[in-house]
Amino acid sequence: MKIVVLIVVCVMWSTTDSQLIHEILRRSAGLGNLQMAMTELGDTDKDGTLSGEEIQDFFRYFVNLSPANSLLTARQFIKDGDFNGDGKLNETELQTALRIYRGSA
Ligand SMILES: [Ca+2]
Ligand SMILES: [Ca+2]
Repeated sequence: MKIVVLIVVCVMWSTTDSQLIHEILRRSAGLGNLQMAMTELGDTDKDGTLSGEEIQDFFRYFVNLSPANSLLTARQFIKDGDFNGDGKLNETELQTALRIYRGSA
């Protein structure tokens, strides 16, 4: 019984994520180059990488996502882009993550 519930929850979450990415791309269209915007505005501590928290803040304050959706989006970016596993996205990783979303849009 627990397994069935878990599968249902997973399906619902993946649907939400996919819709969310489309919504992000739609809302961020006005920002021009999203990657450049994220790098320049999102990297608040200027260390050249975007932490989960920085991505979350970027989508909350610049894309106007709700706090819950900002968190989801940040997690999705880290999940899809953080190949070296340091919990942050460098320029190449961010580019790769955005390419995934553009390809699916
Ligand atoms: Ca940073
Ligand atoms: Ca990384």
